[in-house]
Amino acid sequence: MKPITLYTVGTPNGKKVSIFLEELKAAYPDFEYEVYAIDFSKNEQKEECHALTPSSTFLKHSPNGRIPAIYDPNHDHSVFETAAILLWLEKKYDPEHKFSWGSDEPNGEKLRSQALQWIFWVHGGVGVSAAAANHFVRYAPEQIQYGKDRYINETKRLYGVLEKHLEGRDWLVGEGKGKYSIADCNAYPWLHLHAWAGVPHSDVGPNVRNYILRNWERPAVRKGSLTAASPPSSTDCVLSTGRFLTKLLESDFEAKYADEINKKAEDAKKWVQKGMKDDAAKK
Ligand SMILES: N[C@@H](CCC(=O)N[C@@H](CS)C(=O)NCC(=O)O)C(=O)O
Repeated sequence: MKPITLYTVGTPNGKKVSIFLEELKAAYPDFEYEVYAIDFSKNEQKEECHALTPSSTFLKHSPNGRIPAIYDPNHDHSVFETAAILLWLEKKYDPEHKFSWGSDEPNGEKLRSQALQWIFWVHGGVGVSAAAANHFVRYAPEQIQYGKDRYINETKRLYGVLEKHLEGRDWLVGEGKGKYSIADCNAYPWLHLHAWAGVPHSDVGPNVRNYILRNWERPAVRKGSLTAASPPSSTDCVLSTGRFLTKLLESDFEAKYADEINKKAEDAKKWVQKGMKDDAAKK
């Protein structure tokens, strides 16, 4: 098989896909992918980019102008939107259902439906809410209490739903304690960053905390989390280094790393604000 091309940055959405690609690589030795790290500081996600697929543009792979996106040369097919990417990869490259459930397995269809429910719940809920909390807590040009309260509280509410669901379970879906699946690849990267979204460790229950650590212990999760941490991406501001990911798990993160947090937030604020202005100017 030819390698899948991943266009990405080390953000939570980017990591959902790079983690699954690493899991597939670990499970199926013939599976390969290559990475083109998009540079947010140059707004590459909104422009044409020719690096790995010279005849095409980034917007052809991702008409929404957001990362991540993949190009699958084995089927001459591009996919954008994280959940859609995970489902494509699972359908084409996980024939043994190591990360999902086949309809011929006992309860296979119900378990697959449960995986889809948790995937859509994160895609339309946790991701949206935590990203908005990140924005108001770290990237907004001014501190707006209403915006912070609205999205931090909603993120906490969603964490509460997960806390109950994870009682007695290791993974989101599956019989007994569950089986690691695409539902977990899709959920974990947002959860690891709760402290960045203004949800302190004291507000995260033990089931969610242990779930984060359980994911973080998987070698493919660690590898996939660092996929876009190296050049050409200059967007280290998006928390993609291993050391910073470890710091985020410390209970006194906010107080202990205040200077580093402010620096990262200031760096990210630049491209976030520039991107918003450019988008507004286009309309
Ligand atoms: N719903 C999309 C969200 C994608 C998204 O918002 N990506 C962000 C990074 S996490 C992005 O590309 N931001 C660049 C920008 O806003 O210009 C998905 O799940 O793929």
